[in-house]
Amino acid sequence: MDTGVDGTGVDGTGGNGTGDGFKQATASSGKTDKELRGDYSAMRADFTIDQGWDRYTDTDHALWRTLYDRQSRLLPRYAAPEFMDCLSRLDAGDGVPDFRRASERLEAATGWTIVAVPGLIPEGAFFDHLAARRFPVTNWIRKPEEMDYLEEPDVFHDFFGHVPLLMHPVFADYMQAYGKGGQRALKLGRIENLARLYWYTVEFGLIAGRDGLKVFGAGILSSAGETPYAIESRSPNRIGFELERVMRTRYRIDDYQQTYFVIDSFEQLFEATFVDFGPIYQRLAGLPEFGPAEVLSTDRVFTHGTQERVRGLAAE
Ligand code: HBI
Ligand code: FE
Repeated sequence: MDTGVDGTGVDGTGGNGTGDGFKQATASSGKTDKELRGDYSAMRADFTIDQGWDRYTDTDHALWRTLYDRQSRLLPRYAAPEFMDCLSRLDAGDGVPDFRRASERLEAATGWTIVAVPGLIPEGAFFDHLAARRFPVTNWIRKPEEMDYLEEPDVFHDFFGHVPLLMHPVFADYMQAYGKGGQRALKLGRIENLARLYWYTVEFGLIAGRDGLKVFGAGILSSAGETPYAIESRSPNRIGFELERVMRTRYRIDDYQQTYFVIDSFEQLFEATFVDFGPIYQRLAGLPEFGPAEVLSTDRVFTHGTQERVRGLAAE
């Protein structure tokens, strides 16, 4: 996942959420090439478990509060206002949230619920949950020494990053549509295209607001390093969202992104993706892919990045 060279992805960003290695392995066996750290022994057939909220220690809750407070301070400047509004309605700042309580609020708002999982689960199971408006959230939290660096998504990434926008009616519908699209893409063998859509929107998306570019992607918003970087750094490209462009763009899972895609609104995102992907996949099968840092003449460019971060890393 995410990881980053300098601790980038704190959050497990999405990293793994969609990391390639994980995907392949999990799709077949429910395991990764690396040993996953969650406890998969008590799982139900749909890969859910009990959250075990009573088992969190004081250290776990204290770490949650530290992460929550650190990210919350960054939000007014960098996050989409919709995200902040939804987050506050979850009232989840006191400690690792009890999924049952949070689910009640979420269900009242948009009909989504939260289910606990031991960590990454196979794509098919993941899509089935989303299609049924259930969001899988990892139950364990990182260790204090992993504040800024984590290879798999934990409860902070999954909950803080992903759950708030599920309170937003349009985004909530988008996530369900993504789940349904995932089931279809699996059948058609086009999961890579769909995974890129998830990556560049749900995990690393930016949105153009009245007040400039803001973040809504969970992989960014759960990372203290990538949050300011995604908005302020000269290094990455920032390019207007276009469905097929995004689906053709490879991404990196080992550092901050080299390109972010910018939507105009959640309505735009939903409308662009609530179409039959069948013909689109067919067309994409014959077209070249784009590298993670490429800028095309057809792009709507907000920032043509210097890519100095990558150049700097390469020079070392
Ligand atoms: N499992 N728990 C969990 N969380 C994810 O974000 C996740 C997953 N399994 C598969 C997956 N993501 C991705 O491969 C797809 O979204 C493409
Ligand atoms: Fe994620």
